[in-house]
Formats: sequence, structure tokens, C-alpha cells
Amino acid sequence: MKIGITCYPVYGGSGVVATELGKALASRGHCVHFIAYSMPFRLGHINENIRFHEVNVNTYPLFEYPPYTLNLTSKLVDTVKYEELDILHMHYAIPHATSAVLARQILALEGIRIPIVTTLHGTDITIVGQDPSFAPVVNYSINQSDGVTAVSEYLKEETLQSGDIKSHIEVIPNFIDTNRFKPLEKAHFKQAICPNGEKLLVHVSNFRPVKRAVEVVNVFHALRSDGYAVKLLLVGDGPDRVAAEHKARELGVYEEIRFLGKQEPVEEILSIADIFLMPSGSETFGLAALEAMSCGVPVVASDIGGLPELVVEGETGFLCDLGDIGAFTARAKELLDNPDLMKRMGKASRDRAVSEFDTDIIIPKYESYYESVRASVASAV
Ligand code: GMT
Repeated sequence: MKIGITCYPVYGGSGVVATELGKALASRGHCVHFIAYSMPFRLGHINENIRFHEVNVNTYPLFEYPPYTLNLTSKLVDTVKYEELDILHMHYAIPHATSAVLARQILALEGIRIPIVTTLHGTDITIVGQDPSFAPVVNYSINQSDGVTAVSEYLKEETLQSGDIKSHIEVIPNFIDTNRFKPLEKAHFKQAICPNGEKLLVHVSNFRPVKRAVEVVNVFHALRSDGYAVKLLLVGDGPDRVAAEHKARELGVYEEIRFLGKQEPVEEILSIADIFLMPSGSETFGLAALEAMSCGVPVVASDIGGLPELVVEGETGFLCDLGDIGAFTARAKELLDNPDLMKRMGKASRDRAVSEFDTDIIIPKYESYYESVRASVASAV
């Protein structure tokens, strides 16, 4: 198939999923065209099955707010037409699905009927989609898509509960390349970070407020105050990084924390982690937690959103009430006090990643979904 994929090309879950999906589809023989305002950050090398089409955003003195949605629409029209695409897959409803629906209308005038699949990742529904200034266009764009997928049962239910979405929603979870994200031998790296045999807590995110990165620092401080020999790695960057740094200084633990900023390859960092902390206030799936699990790391996460579909309470990690620093600290202590439990949960995490979420399990679900959407569009013409 010739597949057009549009996503936010930046550091963030939906961009990672879209990019890894495109790469995996290309390696299975499909021709994948990425259409975005810059090269997706995880794309790496282009090969004969991967093309990139940059959306240029016009500036003109009249345009105080450049109309990116329209530039994207035009690029979608051209790419579908000249590259003879079979399907468009839009990641994130706003504005990608909207542009695709408009592009489909323009192409129809030339007798081209392009099927559109929209994947909902989360904040397009849980935050942006709830904003009344966006809601009508979000709902319209989703309802007009030929196929809609969501990354968890939780997100599917959230979307349907709004009452305005009439589409059937297929749940296809996030996935992971378990050959890349696996426990790696990194003893020297661990020794450098934890020179006295300390245990290592890790948090990876884009430091948006929803990630509650400051709470990671609070948990770390609570553990240190109770005499636990631990270190903390904070990976990623974003609006709350300064607040996390400030909290670390205020609590006197700054010297025990490394703020690494945006890092690739994350799997090397996760391989030296003992516990992964995810105190998020909202998480439709929690891709960063899956990356940790695939590297054999138990996860202590908020009991919210799609996280209970990923983290099996008491088996691959622990789920805590949102914002309950005491509970997060207690669960981390349970793991730190009990090396056998930590090992068992790390192995269970890895096993779950391999058996439920491996790329080879999930990508065929997208392929067959594309086929079914194409078939239903073709039969309706
Ligand atoms: O989490 C973020 O801030 C990024 C966001 C995105 O849209 O790029 O991630 C969302 O999509 C990921 C991939 O499907 C999910 O794994 C994340 O849980 C989800 N984030 C939230 O719901 C906050």
C-alpha cells in the first residue's frame, strides 16, 4: 500500500507512534509518505520505502496567524494525487484530520476518493477536544473520517461518552520494538551515575504540566529523607523542567539528580533504571512506561486513564492514587526493600511488553484495519 502519514513531528507520544508505525510499515514493504512541517524526530534514515514531504507554512503580512491547516491540506492533495496514495493516516485530530477531510473533498472533484484513518492519541480528545472553541471542528473531523482508532479502551470510552462522536472506534494500542527496547548491559554507565551502588529512579517525559514532573522530585526527596540510597535521572525537556529544577534545589536534592534533557537512545538510559516513575495527571496509554517495561523496568504510575490497561497492578508495577506522593513513595520503598520483587516485576514487565505490545503484534492490526477501511470506502463508491 502507499500510505500517507501526518503527525506532529516533535518530541511526544503521538509523533513517536506515528513515526515508528511508518518505519515498521515501510520495513514490511509498504511505501510510506510522511507529510509534516518538519522531519519527524525519530525518523532517522530515509530509505526507498520512506518519503518525506515538508509542509511549508506561508508567511504574508496579512497572516498574523499563518494558516498551517490550509498549507497541510494543499500538501495532502498534491501528495495523494501525484504519489497515488491509497490511504491517509492522520495522527491527532487537530488539525490533521480536519485538513484530511478538506483534502478529500478537493480530491473528490477530480474523481479521487482517498480513505482517511484518524488515530486519537489523547490530548486531542481529553484536553484540546474539550475546548469549546475547538469542539465542533474536532467532532466533525472525527465523524467524517472513514476509520477512527484510539490507543486504549479508556480513550475510546472517553471519546464516545462525549456523545458527539458517532464513529465506530477501533482500539489499537501503542507498540514497542522489543528488539531495540530491551535490557542492555550498561554496567559502566550505571556505575557512573550510581557510584556507590545506589538504586536509580528514572522519569522520561516532555515535562508538560500533565506529566507532574515536580512530583517525581517530591517522591525522590521523600525516599532520600528516609535514608534510601537512590539517584534520579530526569530525561526530556519542556515547560515544567524549570519547576522541577527549582523544587530539587528547594528540597536540597539537586546534586543527587541528573537532568539529562532530550535524549536518544532512551533504551540505554532505561536499561540502567531500577524503577520508572509516571505520576501523570492524564495518560491515554503511557508510551514512555511501555518503553521502560520493555527494558525490564517496573513502573510506579498514577491509577488513571489508560495506565491500568498497561501496568498490571502488583505484577508489573504499582498504580497509585493521583497526586498521592505518600503512596508513590511507599510503593517505591516496597520495591527498594525487596530486590526479588523488583526483579520479578521487571521480568513480568518485559514479558508483558513482548507478549502484548510488540511491533510485530500491533502493526498487522493497522494493516488489516487499513484494508477494511479501504474495502468499505470502495464498496460505498
Ligand atoms: O503525552 C504527551 O504529552 C504527548 C502525547 C501526544 O499526543 O503526543 O501523548 C499521547 O499519545 C501517546 C501515544 O499514543 C500516549 O502514549 C500518551 O499517553 C498520550 N498522552 C496523554 O494522554 C497525556
